[in-house]
Amino acid sequence: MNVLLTGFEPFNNELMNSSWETVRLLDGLTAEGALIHSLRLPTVRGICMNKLLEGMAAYDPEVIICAGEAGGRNCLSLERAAINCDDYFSPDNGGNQPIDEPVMPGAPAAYFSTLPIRKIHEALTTLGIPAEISNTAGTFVCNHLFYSLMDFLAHSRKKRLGGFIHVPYLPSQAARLTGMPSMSPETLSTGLMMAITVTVRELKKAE
Ligand code: PCA
Repeated sequence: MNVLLTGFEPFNNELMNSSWETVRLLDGLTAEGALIHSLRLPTVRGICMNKLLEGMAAYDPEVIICAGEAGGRNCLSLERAAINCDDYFSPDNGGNQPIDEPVMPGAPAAYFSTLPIRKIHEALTTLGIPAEISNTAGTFVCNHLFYSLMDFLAHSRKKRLGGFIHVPYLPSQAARLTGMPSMSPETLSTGLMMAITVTVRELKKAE
């Protein structure tokens, strides 16, 4: 079984993106026998999904977990829903700044994550890693990718589980910003590893 785990390149003039710095630590590891493939995505509307689709074609993953940086959040945010809305507070790395546009015209208003977010939340809490179930992934590139992924999976014949997890800044990023919360890459990667493990277990149970 293959797992595709993605993170984003830096955006908004930042030097690094905590999601990629975390995700890259897990590349090549296994969870419950499933092999993890880490992929770095451009923080650009549309192009990020094309790159994700390339990764899916290459690895044919049963589990797809996309991660993104949410500066200011203080724990792992297990996103519940993606909405069909692109409304960017600043341009993405391709210079796009849609306002009140759909991600996909004519498609449903929203999709729910198919990751077992409640079970992941319980497992993280037991492990001592701060986490929450979040009801908004925003309306920027992370939500765009999350929505595009869930729409793709909704039309996919193969059973695959997918969703999105936001991560806080790393301490090295927060150190340059006053009062911002952060989590270490070790804690974040342990948390993502647990999210993968719980998801693979769920998938195996259903088989
Ligand atoms: N975070 C942004 C986009 C890329 C990233 O890592 C977001 O939350 O939309």
